[in-house]
Amino acid sequence: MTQRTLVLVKPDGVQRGLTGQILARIEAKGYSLAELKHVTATREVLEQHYAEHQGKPFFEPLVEFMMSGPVVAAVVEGDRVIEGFRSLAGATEPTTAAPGTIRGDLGRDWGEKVQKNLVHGSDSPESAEREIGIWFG
Ligand code: D4T
Repeated sequence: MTQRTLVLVKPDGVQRGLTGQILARIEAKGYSLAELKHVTATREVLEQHYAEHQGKPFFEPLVEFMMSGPVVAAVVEGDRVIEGFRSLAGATEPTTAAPGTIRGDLGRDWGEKVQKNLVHGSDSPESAEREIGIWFG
């Protein structure tokens, strides 16, 4: 069965007008967009989505940042897409993410309490199904 992952273009990506470029990279790699929506996340959704980070120093800045503007949420499909999208996205820190990746090419550090790193991608099949349920019901 084809694998699915949840991708978010975070508020920094949407606000900077990078949604099209980011989705184009996903499509150029050969993956398909099975679902797509533009939405402003609620605290409730973000507390579920980032449950593993509750209590960490960056949790509250992360939730505030993720509510600061609309995101584009997508269900992306393809064989080994979870691994493939994380490779396309690059490392968490945009300053050191490899050139050629979304974060490495389009992101930078802004000296804030939270990393504004443009995209999210699920990290395992279990996370993907859980996160798709949170964002798409
Ligand atoms: P996401 O989950 O958004 O795809 O990012 P990563 O998988 O690369 O990173 P993560 O889950 O460890 O972190 C979630 C989110 O929190 C921000 N963050 C993370 C931060 O601002 N400071 C930090 O020290 C860490 C670890 C960035 C992504």
